Amino acid sequence: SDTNTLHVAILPSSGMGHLVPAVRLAASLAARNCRITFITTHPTVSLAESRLVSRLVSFFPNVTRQEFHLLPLDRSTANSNDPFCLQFETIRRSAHLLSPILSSCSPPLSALVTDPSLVSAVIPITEKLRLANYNLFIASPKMLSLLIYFPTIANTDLSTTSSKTTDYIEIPGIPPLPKSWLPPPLVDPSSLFRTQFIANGQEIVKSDGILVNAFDSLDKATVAALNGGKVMGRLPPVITVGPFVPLEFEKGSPVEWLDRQPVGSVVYVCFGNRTAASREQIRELGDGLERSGCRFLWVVKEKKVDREDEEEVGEIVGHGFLERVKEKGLVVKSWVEQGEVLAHPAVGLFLSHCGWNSITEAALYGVPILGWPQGGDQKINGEVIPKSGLGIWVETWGWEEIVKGEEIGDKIREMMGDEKLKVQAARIGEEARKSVGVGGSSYKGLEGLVEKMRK
Ligand code: BUP
Repeated sequence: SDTNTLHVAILPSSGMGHLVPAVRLAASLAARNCRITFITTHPTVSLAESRLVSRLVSFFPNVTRQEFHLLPLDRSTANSNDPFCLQFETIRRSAHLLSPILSSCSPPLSALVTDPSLVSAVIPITEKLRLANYNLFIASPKMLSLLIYFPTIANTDLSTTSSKTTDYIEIPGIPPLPKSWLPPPLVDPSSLFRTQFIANGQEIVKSDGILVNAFDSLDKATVAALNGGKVMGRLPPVITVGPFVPLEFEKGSPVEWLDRQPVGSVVYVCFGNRTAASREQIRELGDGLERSGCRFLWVVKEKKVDREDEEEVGEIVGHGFLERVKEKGLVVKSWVEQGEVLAHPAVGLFLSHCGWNSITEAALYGVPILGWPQGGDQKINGEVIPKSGLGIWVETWGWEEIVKGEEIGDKIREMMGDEKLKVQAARIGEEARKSVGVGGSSYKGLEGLVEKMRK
């Protein structure tokens, strides 16, 4: 049939880490002449989310936004303090309201692409409508193995002990994973995140395909284990389509300050859109940047949700600090277009919380990473950094105990001077661009997906 009639609905979950890849997938499909219905909840948790969706739909005439009105959530039945996780639950509990939206789409839908945090709530709906269901997995291939295998081990002892042999979990087909890397809520039997994770892990295997924002340099072995039936038999195909490329319409006002800095001289510091640091750790980080003697661009966040971050930058990092570093550093509180920053030749190192999108964006532009994972899936994602050669992760750095400025400064200076690392990262960037370029593995993955959806 005609490519124009291929109509796909995309339902992302909340938070930029979920929305950004969904938007980039929508753009890739729209550029292949598919029609896209982009289902978004109202209201979104953060301002950044609503801005991005508006840009997507105004850029592509074949992408339409469909508002999904959610039922109010009874907080007494949802054990979580995380606004994004609570929003996952709100969407999940409203999922039955999707049926009329999906069945009234015209021309009729060929598939729904949804998010791993919503899959178990959405599968019964798409099954009933006999609609193909694809999952856009938003984290690393390792994290996908964990999601799929977790229901099997959920009731075993997941706590870390002093005895070395029991400190790992064994997932067939992949090397043992330290229990200390598990997202902390997975170890808490009463957490909402854990309940959702188990249900999603059980159901994701029923989807028609799982898309991963990865490519060969970012954990080819795990993708092979998944597709080879080693992690679990009879899985849907795992299709690598990454790294997603930041799009023209995501661009905001460029950080002009970067244009005035020498090539490779700037450390870019950003811990993602939902990681808040304590004031004390922020001050130590500032001290570290100053001690490193390097130039830096630092996105500071003190609150999880952007709407609540009201304090002045100077109040957060210290007015004296800002004055001392004004020749060398730029500290911002507002959103910067990270894709543009990482693509800028002035940037030589990325100090990152290891959100999966951030890792893949650094890989795309060949920027070395100094990883500082906090919680969630960040340690399991971060594993690819040393493994691929993209950078390092100082395993002793946590977020409960304050890491001192001196240590941070030393590490930054060491990495900024590491020529071998720069070469390795640049090579990964080349491979990334080859994967998404015409004829590359991820390019073919997307072409194959469109073919499959059309059948
Ligand atoms: Br903050 C920030 N500009 O200023 P991750 C983030 N981003 O473009 P997550 C900006 O948001 P968790 C900013 O490029 C990436 O695409 C960034 O996704 C973009 O981490 C996205 O890296 C952030 O997966 O945290 O979702 O913020 O790991 O806790 O889910």
